[in-house]
Amino acid sequence: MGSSTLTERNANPKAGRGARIGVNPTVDPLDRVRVDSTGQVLTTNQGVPIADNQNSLKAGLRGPVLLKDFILREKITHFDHERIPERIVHARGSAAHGFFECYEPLTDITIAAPFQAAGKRTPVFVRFSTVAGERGSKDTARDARGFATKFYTEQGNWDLVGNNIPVFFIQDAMKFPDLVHAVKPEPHHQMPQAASAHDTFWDFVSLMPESTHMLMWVMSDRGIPRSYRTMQGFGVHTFRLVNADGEAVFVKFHWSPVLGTHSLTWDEAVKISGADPDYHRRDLWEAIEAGQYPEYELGLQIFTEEDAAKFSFDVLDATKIVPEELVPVRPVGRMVLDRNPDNFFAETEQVAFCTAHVVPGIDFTNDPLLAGRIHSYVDTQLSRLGGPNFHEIPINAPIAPVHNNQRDGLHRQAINRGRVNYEPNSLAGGCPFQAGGAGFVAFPEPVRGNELRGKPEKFAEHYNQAKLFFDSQTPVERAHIIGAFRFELSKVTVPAIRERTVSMLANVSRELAEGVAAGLGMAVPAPMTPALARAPKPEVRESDSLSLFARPGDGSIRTRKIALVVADGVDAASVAALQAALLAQGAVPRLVGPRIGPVRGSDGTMLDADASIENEPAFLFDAMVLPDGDAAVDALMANGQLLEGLKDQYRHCKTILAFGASQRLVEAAGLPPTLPDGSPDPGLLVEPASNRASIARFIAAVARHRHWARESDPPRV
Ligand code: HDD
Repeated sequence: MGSSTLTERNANPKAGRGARIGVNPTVDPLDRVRVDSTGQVLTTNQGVPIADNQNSLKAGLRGPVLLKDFILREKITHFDHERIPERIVHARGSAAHGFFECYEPLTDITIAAPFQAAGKRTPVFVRFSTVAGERGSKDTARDARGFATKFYTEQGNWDLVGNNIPVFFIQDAMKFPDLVHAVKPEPHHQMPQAASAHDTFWDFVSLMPESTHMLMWVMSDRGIPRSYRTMQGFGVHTFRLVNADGEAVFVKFHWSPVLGTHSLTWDEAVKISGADPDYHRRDLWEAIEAGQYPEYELGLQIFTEEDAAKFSFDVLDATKIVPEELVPVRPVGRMVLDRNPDNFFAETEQVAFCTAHVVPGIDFTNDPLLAGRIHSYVDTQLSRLGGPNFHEIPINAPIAPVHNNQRDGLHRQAINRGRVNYEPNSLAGGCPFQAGGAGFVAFPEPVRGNELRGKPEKFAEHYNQAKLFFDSQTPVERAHIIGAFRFELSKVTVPAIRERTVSMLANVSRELAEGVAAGLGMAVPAPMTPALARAPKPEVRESDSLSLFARPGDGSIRTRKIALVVADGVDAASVAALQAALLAQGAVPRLVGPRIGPVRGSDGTMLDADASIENEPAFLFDAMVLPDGDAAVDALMANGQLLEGLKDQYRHCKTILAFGASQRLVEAAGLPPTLPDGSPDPGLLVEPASNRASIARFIAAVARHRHWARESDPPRV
C-alpha cells in the first residue's frame, strides 16, 4: 500500500476506471460497479432507453395492459425480488470504510500483513450492529453490539468479527441456536422485538449458569452505548499469532475508542428509541460526514501457552476474560473510519464477515465456540447472499488476486480462461500452483485424546469473573446493573424463572442479589448450587479497566450535540457567542426553537432555528442551554414539552446551562439546585450572564459527560 489516505484515493469516486475482479473495492474503488446517473438517460437493465416511465403499455387508453410490456414486467419483477434474507442475528447494523495503521512492526510475533511495518495502512470496512433486533428495529435496545472489521490485506481478507463485550453467553457452539431462539421474539406471537426482557431468554440463561458473566456486561451500561464511536470492541476468543519461524503466541484483541467509553441511561435509551430509532446509525453517519472520524486504538494481550496453563481459568472458554492485571494490553495501531458507504444495500447489507477468514500469521485456538463460528458464517452467507460466489460481491472481494479452480455457481462473475480447472495439471504449466511455506500454514498444534463430548473442568467455574466484573464497577455502575436486572426480570411472567435467576446472582454478589430481589418484591433465594464444589482461586479480584469510567476519552467535547434553545425575544448575542465557542471546540450546537424557522432576537437580530422542541426532543442532546431574554423565557414557560425536556436532561444527568431570565424555567421544571447531599450541582449552571468565564464553566461541565451525583433511584425529578 502507498502512503496516500483512503480519502485521497477516493477523491474521484465516480471515475469508473474499470478495476478488475479481485481488486480491492475499497481502495481503487468500486469503480467497476459504481453508478452515477447524472446526465444519463433512463434505461432498462438491458440498456434500452425507456421512452415513458409513467404508463404501462395498453391496448387503448382504457384497455388491458399487454403481457408484452417487457419494460413494466422487468421493473416489477426486479422490485419483487429486492429483499434478501436478513442476518439471523446482528440483522440491524451500520458500517463505514477506513484504514488500520500499524504503530510498529510486530514481525517478531506475527507475519500477518497489517502488522509488518510502522505506519503501514490497511483498508478496512467495519460494521457495527445490535444482535437480537430485526433489520428495522431500534438502535438503542439493551443488547450486545457487534464490532466486525474486515481488513483487506495483500495476503487476503482477515475478518475480526467481535463484539463490544469481551465474553460470550455460552461456551460451546452447540448451544448457539438455543441461545438465539431464546432471545429472539417468542415464536408463537413474535414479541418482544429487540429486547431480552422476556420469559424465554431468562428461562434459558437461568438454566445456563455459564452465561452469568456475560449477563453482568449486558445488564451494565455497556448494553446501551451512547454511540458506536464510544464503545470498545473485542475479538472475544483467544487467537494465535504466528511468526516467520512458525512460533505462536496467544492473543486477545481489544479496540478502544479515542472518545472514551460512554453509555446512555435506560430511561434515555427508551425515549430515544421512540424519537430516533436510527440514533446510532445517524450518529456514525453524521460524524463521518462532518469529518469527525471515529478512531479506535487496537491493543493486544499477548501471552504464551505456558502462561495460559497457569491461569485459574481456561483461555479456550469464551465466557472468560484475561484480566489486564495478568496480561497488559499493548497498543499496536489505530483504526480511523473516514468514509461512509455509497450504498447501504451494496455495502453494509451485502458485506459478509466470516471468522474463517484469517491470513497467514493469524490462527485459531481450540475454543469450541470459535470452531462452530468457523463453520457458521460461511454457511449462512450461502442462503443470505444466494450462493457460493459471495466473495465476488464487490464489498467482499479481497485486494489479493483470487486464483483457484473453483468454478461456476449462481451469479459467477469471474471469467476464468483456458481449459484447465483442475490441479495438478500440465496443460496450464501447473498453474495456479501451491504457495507452499509462503501460503497459509495451519499452526501444527499436536492433537491427542479420545473422541468424546464434554468440557474441561475449569469451564465449570461460572462465577469468579462475574464477581470480578461486578466488584470492579463504581457504585453508580453497580446501581445501574441492579436496575437493569430488576427491569428485565420484572418483565418475566413466571416467578420461578425470576427466582432461579436471582439465585444465580446470589453466587456473584450479595449486594446484587439483594438489590434485585428487593426490586422484584421477593426474598433473596438460596444461591444456586455451583457446578464446581471448589472453585479455583482467582488471580485478580478487582480490575479498574472493567469500569466504563476507566476510559473518559480525550477530555474534549468533540461531536457532543448541544441544544441552544431559542424563541422570539432571545438574547441573540449570547447565543451567537456560545455557538461560536462550542463550534471552536468541535461540538455540534443546534438552535432549537418552539418551531423551526426564523427567530427574532431582542435586538432585532434574526436567528434560524433548524430544530424544534417537538422534532428534536431534549433527550437527543448531550447538553442543553436555556437563553436569556424575558420575552423568550415567557414564551418557553408556557411550553410543557420544553419543561419535560428539561426534566429529562436533569434525570439523565446531563449538563444544563441557564442564562439570566431562564432561571425561571429551571424553577418551573422543579429542578433541585443542589445534589441530594446538599452540595451545589456541578452540572446545573445558572449564570447571570454569558461571558468567557461562564462559557468555559459550561464547556468543562459538558466534558464531564454526566453528573451522576444527581442520580437517585427512583429519580427525584
Ligand atoms: Fe456471530 C453474525 C459476533 C458467536 C453465528 N456475529 C455476527 C456478527 C457479529 C458476530 C459482530 C455480525 C457480522 C456483520 O456485521 O455482518 N458472534 C459474534 C461474537 C460471538 C458470536 C463476538 C462470540 C464470541 N455467532 C456466534 C456463534 C455462532 C454465530 C457461536 C454460530 C455457531 N453470527 C453467526 C451467524 C451470523 C453472525 C449466524 C449472522 C449473519 C452472519 O453471521 O453473517 O453466522
